[in-house]
Order: sequence, then structure tokens, then C-alpha cells
Amino acid sequence: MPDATFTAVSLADAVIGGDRRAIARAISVVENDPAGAEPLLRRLFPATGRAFVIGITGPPGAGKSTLVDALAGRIRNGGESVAVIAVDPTSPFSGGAILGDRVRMTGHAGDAGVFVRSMATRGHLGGLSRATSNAVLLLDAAGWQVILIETVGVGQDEVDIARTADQSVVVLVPGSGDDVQALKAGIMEIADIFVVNKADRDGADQLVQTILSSMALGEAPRRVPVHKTVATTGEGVDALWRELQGRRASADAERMARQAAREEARLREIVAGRFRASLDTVVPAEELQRLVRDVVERRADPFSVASGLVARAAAGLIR
Ligand SMILES: Nc1nc2c(ncn2[C@@H]2O[C@H](COP(=O)(O)OP(=O)(O)OP(=O)(O)O)[C@@H](O)[C@H]2O)c(=O)[nH]1
Ligand SMILES: [Mg+2]
Repeated sequence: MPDATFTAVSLADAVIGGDRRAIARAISVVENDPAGAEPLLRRLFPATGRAFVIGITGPPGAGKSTLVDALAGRIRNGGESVAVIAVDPTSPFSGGAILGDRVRMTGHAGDAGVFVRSMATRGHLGGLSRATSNAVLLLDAAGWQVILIETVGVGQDEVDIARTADQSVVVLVPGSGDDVQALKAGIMEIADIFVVNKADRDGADQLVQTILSSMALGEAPRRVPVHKTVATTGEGVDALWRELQGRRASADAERMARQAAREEARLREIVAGRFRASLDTVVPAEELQRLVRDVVERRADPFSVASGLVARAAAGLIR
């Protein structure tokens, strides 16, 4: 069946049925055409809410992909299916070379219980985290039991993506200097679990101490567990997975609170997105430029102009 014959309904049904090609196509839709993805996501939404979503974030080269690979192997041994989303905030491409380059899931080729996909930014603010959270919805609806999201760095996108996860794992490595930087950049707040990877290197215990002491120094001291791993050999991965599993089972109240926060963020994002779209439809670009000139030349003030635009965009929404 050619792709063009997929309607939102048939695509949604194929996704729910677990058809891998339909899932790949649906992820492309949420990546490239957020508004066009709405009918699809509406239909899928009732089938979501079951997956255990884990974010893995940290500086470049920390061993996130290696760790994701090892975790995926551990999860498969337990009999659950696992989907991996590798988020690449720097590249304008998705799939293809980057998939091969950044995600090395070599041990899982041909395993029907593993799905791997990379996603890239489309350049608009918040676009990546929205596309990622929608991809999570798709995979959840398709029945993937555990979803691992790998993100690089410590920017706003990572913080937003962390919000879409049930648990966020922050990966740091000894002796890189990135550790202190990451701790300063507010990544502390999003970590549910710290991993000191490359623990086969000197300085791992020292880094564990640095993390523990910077937690103790924070304004609201937190107790975030710190695990040591050697992702390349799998050392420590079993303990990390057991910690994650423990949280999945026990943190029900917390999980509900997170879900509420996530759905509130999603609602706000949808409303803001529709408002922006309505503004663009109702007010032609040339007219907007005229209004801008009026403001620049002080014939009008931005507050009154904005009030007028808000009224028109809102009217456009109700139509
Ligand atoms: N010695 C040692 N090397 C490791 C370990 N984990 C990963 N590596 C190596 O570190 C390098 C980077 O690993 P990746 O898994 O690609 O790191 P990443 O964080 O996914 O990198 P980006 O996605 O590019 O940010 C590779 O050469 C790995 O083999 C470890 O525990 N010990
Ligand atoms: Mg990687």
C-alpha cells in the first residue's frame, strides 16, 4: 500500500496495530507537520498512558548511546519491548546517516522487540520537544512497553524533553569538566537518577562525591541516587534498571503528578500553537508589517496593536 493512501484513521489504526512502517511514517508526520498530525494524535490518544518513558541526557560523548544500547538489552532480557528515540538538536536531518552514526544498536538488529528512531529539530522554538512528546504518544499507542529517549546537552529542549519522561537519567563522566558545567546549568533539577558512566576511568568516585555534595548544597536539598556504570561492558546496568523498575512500580502518586504536569504543558502548548496559527491566518504578513511600521514610527503603541490582534486571532479561532 503506497504511503499516500494512509488517511489519519487508517494510519492511526495501523500504528495501534503495531505496524512498524506505519509508526515510522507517523513519526515523520509529527516531525514535519505538527498541525497535520492532530487528527492522528486525537485518534491515538485514548490508547496511550501505558509506556514507561525514560529520558537519558548528558554531555556529548558521555556514553548515552552505549548505555541506551545496554539498557535495551537488559530490558529485552526481561521480556519487554523497547523503543529508542535519539534526539539530535543540532542536525537538520533525521534518520539515515545520523541514525547510523549516533545510535549504535548493533546487538538488536532484527529484533522485533526493539524500535530505533532518531529525530532532529525543525528549527522552530520548542518544535523538537513537541515532536518528541508526540512521537512518545505514537510509540505508547503502538504498545511499546519501555521508551528510551536519548538527548544531548543541557539546553531548554532537554529540560522540556525531560518533562515528557517518567524518569530522567543524567549521565556524566569523570574527568571531562562537563560535570561541573552540567551541574551548574540546572540539570540537577531534572535528574531523577545520576549515572557516572565510564566508571572504569580514574576519578569516578570523586565525581560521585561532587554530585552528592552539590546536591547537599542546593537550596532545596534532594536525594537523587547516583549509579556508576561501564556502559561498554554492561557493568552497573542491571542495578540501574532495577532502580528504574522500583520507581516505575512504587512512585504512583508522583507519577500522577508528573502526568498532570505533562498534560498541562501539552494543553498550554496546543492552545498557544492554535493561537499563533490563527494569527498568521487572520492577519496577512503585509498587514502585520504595516502595523510594525506604525509602532516603529510611533503612530501606534505595541500594546494597543497587540490587543487588536488578540481580538482578531481569537475571533478567527472560534469560527
Ligand atoms: N571507557 C569507556 N568508554 C565508554 C563507556 N561508555 C561509552 N564509552 C565510549 O565512549 C564513546 C562515546 O560513546 P557514545 O555512547 O557514543 O556517547 P554518547 O553520549 O551517545 O555520544 P553523543 O550521542 O555523540 O553525545 C564511545 O567510543 C564509547 O565506546 C564506558 O563506560 N567506558
Ligand atoms: Mg549518542
